[in-house]
Amino acid sequence: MKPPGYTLVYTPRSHFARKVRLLADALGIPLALVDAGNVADADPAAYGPNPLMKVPTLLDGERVVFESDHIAACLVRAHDPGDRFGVLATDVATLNARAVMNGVMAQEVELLLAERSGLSTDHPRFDKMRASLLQGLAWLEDHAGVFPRQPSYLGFHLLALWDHLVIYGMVPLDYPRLRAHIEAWRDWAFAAASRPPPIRS
Ligand SMILES: N[C@@H](CCC(=O)N[C@@H](CS)C(=O)NCC(=O)O)C(=O)O
Repeated sequence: MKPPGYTLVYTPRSHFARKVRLLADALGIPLALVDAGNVADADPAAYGPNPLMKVPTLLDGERVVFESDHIAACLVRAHDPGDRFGVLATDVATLNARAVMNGVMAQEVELLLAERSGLSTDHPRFDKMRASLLQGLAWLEDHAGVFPRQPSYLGFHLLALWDHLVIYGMVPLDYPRLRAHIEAWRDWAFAAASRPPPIRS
């Protein structure tokens, strides 16, 4: 197996970066972290080689890997041939849950970065994003049975999404089945290191 010498361009509160960090920590893969700073900024230099100016990006020597799920799959192919956390899953239920979580996270990013950039979100386009975010969460609550109790990439994804919603307080978190999962997962020792810092008012 290849000795890891990875760098992850990230931010400490990025939920897309956190699911990768949770996976790496669970697999014992060290990642050198480089903070991109304010992801509302448009300075390409902050994002390393990522033309989309988003985090996370994995740097592996000369190789660069964009997109959280793509990064996760690359790490697993290199270091966990048995895929113990189900990163390479292909079943429809898992991939639907992953798609909904990625969609919820993306809507949240758009709303947060609009506000951070001084743009009013009082517009029908943002209303649709908020509705999509809420419908996505309700869908996940209805499909909470898809999340395994034991550590899984699907669970890392939900934990990253949930903790991000907690720190930004964008929506009430009245989702008892999802909350029960999160509470059961709180004792994962590897999860503490990547917990996002709270927002200082
Ligand atoms: N599909 C991407 C989404 C990455 C993403 O949206 N990251 C946010 C931070 S959590 C970002 O960098 N946003 C900057 C922007 O959208 O301008 C992934 O899975 O990695």
